[in-house]
Order: sequence, then structure tokens, then C-alpha cells
Amino acid sequence: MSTPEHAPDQNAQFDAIVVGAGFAGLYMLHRLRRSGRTARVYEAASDVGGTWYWNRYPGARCDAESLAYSYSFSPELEKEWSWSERYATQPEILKYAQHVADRFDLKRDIRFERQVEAAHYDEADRKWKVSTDEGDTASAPILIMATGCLSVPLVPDIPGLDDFAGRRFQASLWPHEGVDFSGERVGVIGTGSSAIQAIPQLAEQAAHLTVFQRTPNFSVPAHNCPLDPEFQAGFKANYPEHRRLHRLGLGSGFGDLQVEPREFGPAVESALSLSDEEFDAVCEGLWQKGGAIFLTASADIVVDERANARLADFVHRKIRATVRDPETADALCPTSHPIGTKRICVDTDYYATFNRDNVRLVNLRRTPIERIVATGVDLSPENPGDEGEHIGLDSLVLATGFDAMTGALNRIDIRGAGAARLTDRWAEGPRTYLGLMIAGFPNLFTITGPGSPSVLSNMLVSIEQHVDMIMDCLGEMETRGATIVEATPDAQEGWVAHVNEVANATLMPKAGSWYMGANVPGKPRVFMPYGAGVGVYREVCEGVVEDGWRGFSFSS
Ligand code: FAD
Ligand code: N01
Repeated sequence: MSTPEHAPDQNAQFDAIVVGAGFAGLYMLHRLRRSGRTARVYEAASDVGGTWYWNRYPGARCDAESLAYSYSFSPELEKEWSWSERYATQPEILKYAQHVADRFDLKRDIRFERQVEAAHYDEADRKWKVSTDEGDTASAPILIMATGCLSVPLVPDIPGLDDFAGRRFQASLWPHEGVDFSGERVGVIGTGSSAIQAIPQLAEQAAHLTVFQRTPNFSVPAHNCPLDPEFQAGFKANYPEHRRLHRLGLGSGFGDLQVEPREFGPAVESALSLSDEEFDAVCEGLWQKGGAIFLTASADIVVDERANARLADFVHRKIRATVRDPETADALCPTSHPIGTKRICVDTDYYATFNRDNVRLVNLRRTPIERIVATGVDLSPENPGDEGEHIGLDSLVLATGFDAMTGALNRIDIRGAGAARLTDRWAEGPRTYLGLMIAGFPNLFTITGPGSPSVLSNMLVSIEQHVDMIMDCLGEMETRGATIVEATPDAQEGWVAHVNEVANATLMPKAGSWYMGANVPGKPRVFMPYGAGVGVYREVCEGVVEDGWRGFSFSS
């Protein structure tokens, strides 16, 4: 790590400390400052942007439409910033984050290249004491975790990985200077959203690309396109109404470029109420519009296995119609989880890429990786007695995902009242009230924490809601003359039970997804986000506030 620009803070005092300078940390800092509070943000990266700072792999872009995946808190910002495409690229989103930081003069309160290692609540002092890997020590009555849901990359535990003598890259820790794969034999491990965005671009560049797939994912076309300035101006003229719909979660809040507001929500209540031809027509319409709204084909997709199977079958037929080699097409068809129970991928030319002569899919279910060696990957034989295959590689790309939702929090030594460790409290899975506070951890807030819609939503919508609610809560503390706010254990237990109940009423727990913690060895299998949608969640939060902050205890 390079030398940080600023000397470490020594026993510095602030009204609030924020960890993370992605979209959550930036907006939090802006609101804190605007309220006259002093704040310090610590960020491990050397710049703002979070996800969009770290994930620079080829093809990285958002899958929520940019006009929706952007801040709504400042009409001036909305007006002055223009997006060039329906789904902006990573460089453009990063530029936007940098623009926001500059426009609101946020960087002066951010300390970069500082990894927060510990946060301990001092009950006598009623302050959180925070320390970083660069030796910063600081304290504040309020601590806000803006550490991200997908900010801890996972390195797979594959035998021999470190023996590989070629170049190795992690999609989520991509070199800033970019990588030239021209003339190379490249391998990609993983077929989640990151890989599905990267593969078509890697295939264009590399001499040969091998895709190592353990589990296929469902992917729908993005139908990305440039944004016509006139169209954008018209959209912005009606921004307040669009934003209102995004906040209600209609169309999942993912965007509405291709959808008339009246079309928001599921196309039909039940896929089973339609004939095959009728349902196919609904699916085809959504497929042509592009994006995650494909999952809104019918309301029962996430709750009824037969309805779900019909939507999955439609995608299988699309894959088979696109991919010429039947064995490859077959391997690309997901069958081990219902559609929508893992994050749907949104792609540009993903399936068609497998028709290229220089691309090969290796189905790891048939021939698992035996080990990685200096010159490439050794596969296990398909049949006992056969020779295993060696695949020679110059470069290896790991697109193997994240320790999602709890990973960044659990990596910090967080201790609350009575020096209780967060990792102990969460040993059997995260427990929060509204995904916002944790009983026994006074004045500690988590932005888009587990137990909130977070990763099931357009995250910008959820981030803004949480930041606004935290600010309201701080205001309530002032009004009541309170120095401490805390979630009550009863409210937390009730919320955890409700989150589980909502998840269990759906097909979501049927998948071995990262939503369930299933991608991390030893992680408790608990469905972590709140699945009732951002509209319902917002209503719940408003009800909590109207009831005098039900479930929160204020004391002085
Ligand atoms: P992050 O952007 O993850 O920022 C958290 C920051 O905290 C990071 O910079 C990290 O370095 C820092 N941090 C963490 N721990 C520490 C510590 N201990 N000390 C110091 N700093 C720390 N969501 C959508 O809604 N739509 C999309 O289209 C979309 N696309 C995505 C594409 C990719 C490739 C990925 C990985 C995620 C995507 N997401 C998307 C989810 C995305 O993470 C959120 O949309 C959003 O950017 C999260 O912002 P954040 O500030 O909460 O977290
Ligand atoms: O990670 P993933 P991701 N051997 O966990 C495979 C957001 N995002 O970075 O399923 C072989 O989805 C693993 O296989 P399996 C979005 O929320 C959004 O792609 O465990 N393979 C899987 O295929 C997304 O959901 C965008 O069998 C191994 C892959 O690695 C989230 O981030 C773009 C393996 C990991 O897929 C995470 O996406 C990018 C092993 N040992 C990310 N270990 C947008 O488009 C893991 N795998 C907006």
C-alpha cells in the first residue's frame, strides 16, 4: 500500500465516523456535514467509488439503468450530469462518484488507504473508538458502516492456485492500468455476473478463452444502447415522478426506460393462468426490452415452482436457439436453482460468445479442476481410468465472487456494549433490526445492512433511504436529548423472524446463492436480505418512525 497523503489521525474526535467511501459513504458524509456535524470517513481504496473503484474488469457496468442508478438527493446534480448509455460503464460510474465527491467537496474529510481494523464501544465515554491499519485512532459517539455488501473478494480454495506461473487477476481487484490479453490463452473461473460481463470482451481480445463453469447462471440480454440527449432531457424533466416509482420499487427500482409506468409490476399475476403461447409472448416482450425486469413476467415466479419452471424453460430455449453446439448449450442451461433465486445476470452477447472458434466452455461438473499447475489447469478425468486433460494458460481470471453482506463487517473487530463481539453475535448468521442497527451495539448504524432489501434492490435507492433514516434518527436523538440510540433485542428478534418468514414463503432459500452465504465455506446458511421489496420496506420504516421509533430505545 502506498503512503497515505495525510498523517494518521491521533485521538481525533468527531461527531460521527463513517467507514467506506462508496456511494453510501459519500452521501452519508454529505448529509452529516450539511447538518453541521463533523465527520471522518476512512476508506481502504485510494479514491472514492467503492464497487466502481475496485471492479475494473473488461465489460464492467451497472445492470440497473443509469438514469435510475444515480443519486436523487440533488436536483442540480441530476441536471448537470448526463449518462452516455442505458447502462453506464464502470469508468463512467467511477467518474460520476468522483464528480459527486468534488462537487460537494467531500474528499477533505475522507482519509484514503486506511483499512479500519477495529471499532470498540467505550461505555464510560459513550464513544466508538476506531483504529486503522495506518495507525489512525479516532472516536465519535456515532459510527456508520458504509462498508458495502459486495466489497470483500473471494479467492477460491483451488489446489495449486499459487503455483500458477502465468498472470493471475481477480475481477474485483483489477489493475488500474488495464490488461492486454492479445495473443494469449486466457482462462476464466466463474460464471456469475462479473464473468458474464467480462467473457464476451475477453473473447474479443484473447487468442483463446477457456471458461471454467461449475454452475451455470441465468442471464438476460441488456439491450444496452446510447442514450439520446433529447430522450434523456425528457426523462429528466419528469425525474421526480420516475424517482418516486423507483422508491416504491416498481420494476424493482432498476429503471424504466423501456417500461411505461403503467406497465410496472408483474405482467400477470400467475404464469399458470396463461397458455404456453400466451406466456411465451409475455416473456418475449420482456426479453426484447432487456434487463432485470424479465423477472416481472408474473407475480408467482418467486413463489411457485411450476410458474418458475416455465420462465426458466423460456430462457433454456433462448440459450439453445443461440448456442450452436448442443453439448455447450446444454451445459449453459441452469437447472440446479429456480430462476431469480440467484442474482439474475444481464449481458451483452454472452451466450453467442460460445459460438466463437476461440472460446471453449469446460463443464466442471463433468471434469472438475484437479489442480492448478504452473502452466495451466489440470482437469480430473471424466471417466475413471481416462487421462485427465491439461489446459495450458498464459493468464487466469478469477471471477469468483464475494463474501457478501456480512464479509466487510465481520472483518472488522467490532465490539459493542460489554465488549461483545459482532462476530460472536452473528455466529449463526446476521441479526439486525431493519438491517440498520444491531441490539447491543449502541449508536452503530449499517447502511444497507443484512435484513434490509439492499442487494435485492437498486442499491442507490436503498442507500439514500438508509442515509436519510439515519439522519432522521440523529435528529430524533437531539430532540429527545438522547446520547444513545439502540435497537431493542425484542424488536430485533421480531424483525429477524419476519425476514426469515418472508424468505421462506419464496423459492429464494432453494438456491445455494451468496444471498444465503452458500458461496463461503463455513458461512451460516441464512437468507440475508429482506425480500418483500423496497416499497414494502419503506412503508415499514415509515410506520416505525410514526410509532415514535418503535423498536429503538433512546437514552441519555
Ligand atoms: P461499496 O461500493 O462496496 O463501498 C464500500 C467501501 O467501503 C469500499 O470502497 C471499501 O473499500 C470500503 N471498506 C470496506 N471495509 C472497509 C474497512 N474496514 N476500512 C476501510 N474501508 C472499507 N447494484 C445495483 O443496484 N445496480 C447495479 O447495477 C450494480 N452493479 C454492480 C456491479 C458490480 C461489479 C458489483 C460488484 C456490484 C454491483 N452492484 C450494483 C452493487 C454495488 O455494490 C452497489 O450498487 C453500490 O455501489 C454499493 O455502494 P456502497 O457504498 O454501499 O458499497
Ligand atoms: O460473483 P458470483 P460475481 N471453482 O458469486 C464460481 C454483483 N455484480 O462477482 O456458482 C469453480 O455471482 C461460482 O460457481 P458456483 C451482482 O449482485 C453485478 O460474478 O459457486 N468456480 C460462480 O460461478 C452479483 O450477483 C454486476 O458453482 C467457482 C462464480 O465463481 C454479485 O456482484 C456485475 C469457485 C462467482 O459468481 C457477485 O457477482 C458483477 C471454484 N472454487 C457483479 N468458486 C452487474 O452486472 C467460485 N466459483 C451489475
